Amino acid sequence: MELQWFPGHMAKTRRLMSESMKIVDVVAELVDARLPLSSRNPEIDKIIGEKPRVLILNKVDMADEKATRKWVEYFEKRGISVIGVNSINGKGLEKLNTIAKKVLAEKIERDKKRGINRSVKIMVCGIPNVGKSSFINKIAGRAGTKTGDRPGITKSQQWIRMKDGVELLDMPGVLWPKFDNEKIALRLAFTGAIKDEIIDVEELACILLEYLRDNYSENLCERYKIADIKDKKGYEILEEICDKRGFLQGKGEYNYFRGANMVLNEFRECKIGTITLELPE
Ligand SMILES: Nc1nc2c(ncn2[C@@H]2O[C@H](COP(=O)(O)OP(=O)(O)OP(=O)(O)O)[C@@H](O)[C@H]2O)c(=O)[nH]1
Ligand SMILES: [Mg+2]
Repeated sequence: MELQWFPGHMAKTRRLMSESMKIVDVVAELVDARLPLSSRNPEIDKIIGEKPRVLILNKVDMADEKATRKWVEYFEKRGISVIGVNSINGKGLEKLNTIAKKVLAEKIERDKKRGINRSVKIMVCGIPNVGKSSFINKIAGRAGTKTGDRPGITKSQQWIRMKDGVELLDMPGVLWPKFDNEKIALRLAFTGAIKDEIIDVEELACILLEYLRDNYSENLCERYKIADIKDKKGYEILEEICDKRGFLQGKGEYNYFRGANMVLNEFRECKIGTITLELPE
């Protein structure tokens, strides 16, 4: 499967990030809790450099709880400050303060010595649709920046000021110019981080169905009232689903397109369950 997309504003955003990096104190790097490695922009380390950072596993409500615990452990073991959050209801955000103080200890100490009281500037970055703007709005307690259920909502950088001297910088989502690994591209596509218009949704749905068959077969069978899928290929499972839902066309032909779109949508709405797409090694 070839994935092509036009990065458009993304190159510009990378430049903006590098420039703004000079003035921010800490970076909140958002990744999707369902795919914490695949949703990490490999270019980000170079851009962030030595700047203090906190890794935010967002959308924990959509991920497999057990898997999220493993991921938190995985990053902590590597000395990375990490928290899991739900940016819609704010769950997990209470830990942000403590963790920010920890990574900012040096700056706070320095400012104290100099007797200055500057605001803390936080850059929020991550791939498209990961929930950066939602995260900021939840922390700020108001809808200061636009959100939406498709990638590419935030088009330019925007500062959101909070009462207590914290300033949050919202950035447009950035992917990287080339996916070296097809698995990574697919996982990103499952979650909707890449626009569906550039993807063959039928192929995508079939690959997702095979992942679910192998890792979450109970959820899949329960949702679509199907059974004995162990030896079935993705498209065969899709056919069964089309059958159950009455997605047919012409003379008893399956409407694969309709079935595929439904499976992808239901996955993204967590109707099949809370599912994690990759586990730590
Ligand atoms: N279930 C759930 N949905 C979330 C969470 N955070 C964000 N969302 C949803 O994810 C979608 C994308 O959210 P945004 O905040 O617009 O994402 P963004 O990273 O700013 O996206 P771009 O600006 O396009 O790069 C929206 O539909 C949000 O409602 C979360 O923690 N849980
Ligand atoms: Mg945004």
